[in-house]
Amino acid sequence: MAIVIIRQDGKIDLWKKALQKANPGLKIYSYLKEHPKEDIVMAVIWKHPKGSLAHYPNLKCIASAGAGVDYIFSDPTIPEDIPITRIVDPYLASDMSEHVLAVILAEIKNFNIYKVQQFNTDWNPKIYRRIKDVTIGIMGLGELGSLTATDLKKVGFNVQGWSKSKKNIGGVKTYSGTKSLELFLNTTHFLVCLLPLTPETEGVLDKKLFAMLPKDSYIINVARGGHLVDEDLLHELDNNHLSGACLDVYHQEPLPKSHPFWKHPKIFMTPHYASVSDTNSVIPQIMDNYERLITGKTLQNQVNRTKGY
Ligand code: NDP
Ligand code: OXD
Repeated sequence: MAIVIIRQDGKIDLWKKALQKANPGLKIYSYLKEHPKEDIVMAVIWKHPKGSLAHYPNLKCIASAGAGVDYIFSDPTIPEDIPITRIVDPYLASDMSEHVLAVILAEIKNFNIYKVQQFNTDWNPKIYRRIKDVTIGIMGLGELGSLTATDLKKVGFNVQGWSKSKKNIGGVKTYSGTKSLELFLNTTHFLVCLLPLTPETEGVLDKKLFAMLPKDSYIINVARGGHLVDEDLLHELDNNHLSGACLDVYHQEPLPKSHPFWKHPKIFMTPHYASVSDTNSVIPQIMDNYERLITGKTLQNQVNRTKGY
């Protein structure tokens, strides 16, 4: 019995070393090197090449090395009836919460404007906003969204959240279902997308949704590029309905150099690095699931294949 690591971002050796350290006796292979395919029972993957999981006749579990699993469902060749697991990790959640806080603080205190002014030797004070006067709306109140909501509330923001099923998060006003979306958006100043990418949520950040937000609201997309309709965002920024956007994720990554987001004055970009699986923190849950797999126990952090997240 063995594990194969499949990823294309140059981090196979890092993951192999970390997995091996956790279980020195275990056989762990890189998919890029010759390996006995019939021995593989678990594939630890991140944005694998489509079709690569079809080579393992005895595969019993697909373990995503990240929280999002949309890339797995976009591969029509994945084995149909084996469990898929994902990462649920306190650092993945707190790193995301810290990223979102940093973006909002920089925006309400005008740091991005001042950076540009500094380059232009321009001394031009701007009115700033106070935390207590700002309402943050978080779409998706799962592992990352609920911690982000709780943390922003602790800092003093007004926080509201929207999800599929109703949530109860201390001090946070919660909405659920499509009918309540407009009510949620009407009072949101900063909209944070932390939804999984599924057929239901694809393209959710579109002109119809933007029209429900108050004028001058700000978009933070840290979930997936597929949630956003790029042209609709550009249109609403250019006609001054939205004041700006901070994007960490894109339809294509890295974003092609010709894409208008790069040079847009109202868009702040980060390179899909808001929150990253820390091997030291997440390897124990992958190893625990490996032990569960080979001893026939129920796996942790399983993805619901019907829901797609
Ligand atoms: P979870 O699966 O824990 O939470 C998803 C939330 O979205 C749940 O509250 C769920 O509602 C809600 N949701 C799902 N579908 C709908 C819908 N159709 N309408 C309304 N609400 C919906 O995900 P995580 O919090 O772990 O992660 C969220 C996403 O963040 C990931 O899928 C990934 O794409 C992204 N991510 C980005 C990173 C980055 O660095 N930029 C890093 C890590 C993750 P309910 O609870 O009712 O099911
Ligand atoms: C994830 C990510 O889903 O890094 O974990 O985007």
